[in-house]
Amino acid sequence: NGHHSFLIFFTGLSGSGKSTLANALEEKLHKNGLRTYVLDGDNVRQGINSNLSFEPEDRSENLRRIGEVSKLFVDAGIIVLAAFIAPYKKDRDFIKKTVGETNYIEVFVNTSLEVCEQRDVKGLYAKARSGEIKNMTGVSAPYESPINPDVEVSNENSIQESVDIIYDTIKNQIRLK
Ligand code: GGZ
Repeated sequence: NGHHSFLIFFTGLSGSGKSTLANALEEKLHKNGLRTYVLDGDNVRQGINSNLSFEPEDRSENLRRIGEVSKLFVDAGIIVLAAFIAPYKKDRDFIKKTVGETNYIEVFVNTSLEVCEQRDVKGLYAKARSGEIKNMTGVSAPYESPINPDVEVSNENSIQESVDIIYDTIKNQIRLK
């Protein structure tokens, strides 16, 4: 009783809610008996990608490795939920190519910069405004919004609403083997 495996890729600004949504969706998938794994900054940038900065080339390398790791998980039959800013369209497209177009679902967590900056959970936006950190996405580095994401959610939706919206989009992908 396996299931089809694929990558659900959450893209959006720092503080947009990507990891929160990935974890909440994972819980719902678990309840339905699906095997999943969440990749995010906490387990990837601290580990295999600890040598990478936030310069554009390093972000690309970060995302290239994330694509390759996701492909391995997908090959192993696991649904991957990846939550990364991924500010450049070319890097997102590269991941899509790596895992295969039909195995890639893009979720745009479209929380405005204003709201993310108000939250400023880690104080990074304040540091970016004061010049203490450079290359902060949305402040001193670009974010290329997805033009055609498979799903889009925002802070107007509650977490549960967003989870349900995303689940509705992916449920057709989850075919029992
Ligand atoms: C953006 C930064 C930066 C800069 C540190 N710009 O909200 P967080 O803290 O927990 O998540 C952000 C995380 C972004 O890493 P990603 O691997 O997702 O980025 S990318 O896909 O662009 O490679 C943020 C923290 O790292 N962080 N400095 N300058 N976010």
